[in-house]
Amino acid sequence: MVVMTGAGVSAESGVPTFRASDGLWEGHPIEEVATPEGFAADPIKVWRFYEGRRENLLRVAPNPGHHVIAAWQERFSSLMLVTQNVDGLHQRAGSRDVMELHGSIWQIRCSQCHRERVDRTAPMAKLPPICEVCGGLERPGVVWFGEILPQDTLNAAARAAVKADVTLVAGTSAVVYPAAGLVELAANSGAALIEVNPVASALASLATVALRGPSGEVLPALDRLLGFPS
Ligand code: BJW
Ligand code: ZN
Repeated sequence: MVVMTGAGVSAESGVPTFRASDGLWEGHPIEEVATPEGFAADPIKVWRFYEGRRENLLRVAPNPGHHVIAAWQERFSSLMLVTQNVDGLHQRAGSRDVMELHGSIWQIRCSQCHRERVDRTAPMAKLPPICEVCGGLERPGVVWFGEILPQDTLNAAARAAVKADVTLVAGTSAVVYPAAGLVELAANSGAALIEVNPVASALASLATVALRGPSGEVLPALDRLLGFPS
């Protein structure tokens, strides 16, 4: 079983999704604050976007959807969790070996010497953060538009998608590639596809079953229907 998640699974925790309403952040299109070009043009603006999200994430908690996915991983040893989310909420709910296709907002990387460090504090003392080793500009350790995904993670997720009997896709609009391509890969490789989303995603036509509702309610309901003893 593969579980593939997007921003919608964190919505009920109080984390805004990307393409809700106008898809803007303080009037800026997401592309302006989630591209290498946007960062090169105005690193402080981009860092303010990430700092706001990091601060919010320190205030919120995983929701019942995250907890059910973590519990299923204990029951099904072969369950692979692939996420587009950078928020770390799956890990906070207890999920292990989470394949983070788009990196992590808690990871910081030097754009010059590529040194990586984990930083779970927000707000930072000074923006933009500067690398202690080489004096280069540090950036969020996430994957922006036009950037390559971590190849080991993507390859492992693709292998899991090909092997899966069941792929449950929750809380993603499925418009961003190559992540959305993993859903197509699973379906084309014969997996039954379960979509959990209040509305139809771009790949809803591939779904064997569509469960229309918020994942924080649908996943616990599904868990109850499966009838596992607690
Ligand atoms: C609920 C809910 C509730 C609400 N319960 N559900 C092939 C075709 C076309 C384009 C491309 C292609 N291959 C590559 C591209 C270009 C590009 C791309 O895909 N563009 C498309 C938008 C057209 N992809 C890339 O650039 C990727 N890199 C790449 O391909 O490299 C190779 C290459 C390079 C150059 C040229 C060509 C190839 C990189 C993509 C990186 C995406 N990065 C972001 C930001 C990450 C950092 C950060 O968080 O700041 O990742 S963008 C943003 O979108 C973020 C998300 O992970 C990602 C997906 O969004 P997600 O999770 O689906 O969120 P939403 O908001 O879209 O949807 C939320 C859903 O939840 C909705 O459906 C709601 O209904 C639902 N929902 N409440 C359940 N309670
Ligand atoms: Zn450096």
